[in-house]
Amino acid sequence: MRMPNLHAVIVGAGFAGLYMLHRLRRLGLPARVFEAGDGIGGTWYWNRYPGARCDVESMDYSYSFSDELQQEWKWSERYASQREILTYINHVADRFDLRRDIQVGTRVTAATFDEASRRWTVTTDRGDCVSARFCIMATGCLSTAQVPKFPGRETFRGATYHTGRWPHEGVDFSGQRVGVIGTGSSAIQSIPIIAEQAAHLFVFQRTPNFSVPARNAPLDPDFERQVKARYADFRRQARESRVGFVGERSEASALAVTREERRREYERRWSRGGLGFTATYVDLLTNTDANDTAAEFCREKIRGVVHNPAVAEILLPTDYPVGTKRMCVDTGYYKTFNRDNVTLVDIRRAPIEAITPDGLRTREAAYLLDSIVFATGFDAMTGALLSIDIRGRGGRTLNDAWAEGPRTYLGLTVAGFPNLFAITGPGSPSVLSNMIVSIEQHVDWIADCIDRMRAQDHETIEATAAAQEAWVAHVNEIGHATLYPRANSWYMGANIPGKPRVFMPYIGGVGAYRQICEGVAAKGYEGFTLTRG
Ligand code: FAD
Ligand code: N01
Repeated sequence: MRMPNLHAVIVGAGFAGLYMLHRLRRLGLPARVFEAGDGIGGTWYWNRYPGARCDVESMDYSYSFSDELQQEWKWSERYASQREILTYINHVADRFDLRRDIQVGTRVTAATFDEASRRWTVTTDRGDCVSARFCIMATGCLSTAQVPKFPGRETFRGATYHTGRWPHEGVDFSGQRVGVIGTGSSAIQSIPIIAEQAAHLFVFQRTPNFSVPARNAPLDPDFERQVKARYADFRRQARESRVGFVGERSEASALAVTREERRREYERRWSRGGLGFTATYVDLLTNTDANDTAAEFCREKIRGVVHNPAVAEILLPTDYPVGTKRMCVDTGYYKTFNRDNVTLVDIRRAPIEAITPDGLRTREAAYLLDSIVFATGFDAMTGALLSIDIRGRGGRTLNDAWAEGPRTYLGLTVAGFPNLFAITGPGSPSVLSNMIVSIEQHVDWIADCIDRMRAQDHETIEATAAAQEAWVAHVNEIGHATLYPRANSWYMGANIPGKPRVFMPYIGGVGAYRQICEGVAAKGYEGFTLTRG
């Protein structure tokens, strides 16, 4: 099937793709969205595992582009569940009549820039082949589920699941012996619920994680009223903040206060719950001694909850600074290990050797299982982009351009790939922020750029190699001034065997980054080459 020429193709129908479509519509530009899933929603379409929930508060984790929408929508809890967010996204699609330009169940397989026509040709696994001036990747940072290649995986006779590809009809683990592999955010949310259902749950942990209590609750109506009364200002502050929401930040060093004072402060934050814990002191993510004080506080909490000291010991993270792997937020995670039907298996000490027909085998023991849940995460930030055959100027592939790790200008564009944009690409704050704020900022920047190009009769925009090199150096420099590179995290590509180790997100803060992007545009797209037809 061939389709008419488009101004833009958008790949992905999560928060980013939907808003991009809406902005281009308002500019009167024809665009089409391709989405691999059979429905819209991205992350919130795919991740339906038990307990899946946001850990940025509902009043923050939502679109700000329509005041009517944000005033009328009512969130029910402090942190929205996957189901509620998916309902919200579907409401947005209907409210703004987006569906007629979205083709679901269609995976984009290739995108090729044609230098003669200065257009992208985009092809899909359903036989579509479209031509567009712009190709906009809204493919998500955490959308490529990864299942490790354990030997014997295909021999397992029971059921297997990945948290990021959960069956829509749900899973009933009653009476089963279940194994969960992984102890990241997805595992930490689902383990307490699976443990309540299963006859026995085995948790296979390679690296213990730091997790703070969520303290989820029904949304406080007074808080909702207060926010809605000044939503514009609330959103402005979020946009100018470091992480895309306004939390209580301290400018004090953890080392400048007494031990007692520090304890009180950590305790206060812990009781409140949520991600604000790592903002307790200004130097927690830059100074090892400061970080140790927070890490030790978390370890004490784990020891205090888990009854069996040997189990508690295995759950204590000790070999990376707190906050340098994505902080987890949980409801009853550690106390789940006090249940008689839960066994923690340390696969760092005794790694998984193979999946077997009736379970799995570590170096020390065999485990009989009816189901295995892979809570093993994603090929983050670059996985979705690199699984598309993207070819820029001279036929060069993105895989080739990024062989040593992703290189972008502003996390938005890549030298050699004119008119290709990535929303929340590597080199932008993306995963270190409230993603909705970062998504809206990128979409607005891209839409304004396309609009200005049209007004000024420009056909292509392309990052210069020099601007890209300078940006990559800047991203690296400030990343390495923090403790983040000390962890084997997915931020570093460390969860994927063979992936280059590069600290991928931009840590300069959402507000500062926005100013940089606006400055670039104000200077006539500094660092870019623009050409006329
Ligand atoms: P996605 O929602 O990932 O959407 C991308 C879409 O692109 C997907 O539907 C995918 O199928 C599609 N796609 C990819 N490749 C192709 C292709 N080749 N062809 C066609 N379609 C393609 N962020 C926060 O800020 N706060 C949170 O609390 C939070 N919680 C999270 C919880 C989970 C379980 C996960 C996995 C992520 C969470 N995130 C959170 C990050 C979350 O991904 C973002 O907040 C946001 O939903 C990303 O939206 P997106 O549109 O950029 O990408
Ligand atoms: O994935 P992860 P996730 N053998 O990569 C283990 C967002 N999110 O889906 O740490 C054995 O964090 C791996 O072990 P190790 C959030 O941004 C948010 O949980 O590599 N184990 C780890 O324990 C989050 O960070 C929420 O040693 C293997 C786990 O699998 C991101 O999504 C909820 C292994 C993977 O953890 C990803 O989270 C959910 C192997 N070969 C997700 N390979 C909120 O709460 C991997 N592991 C908002």
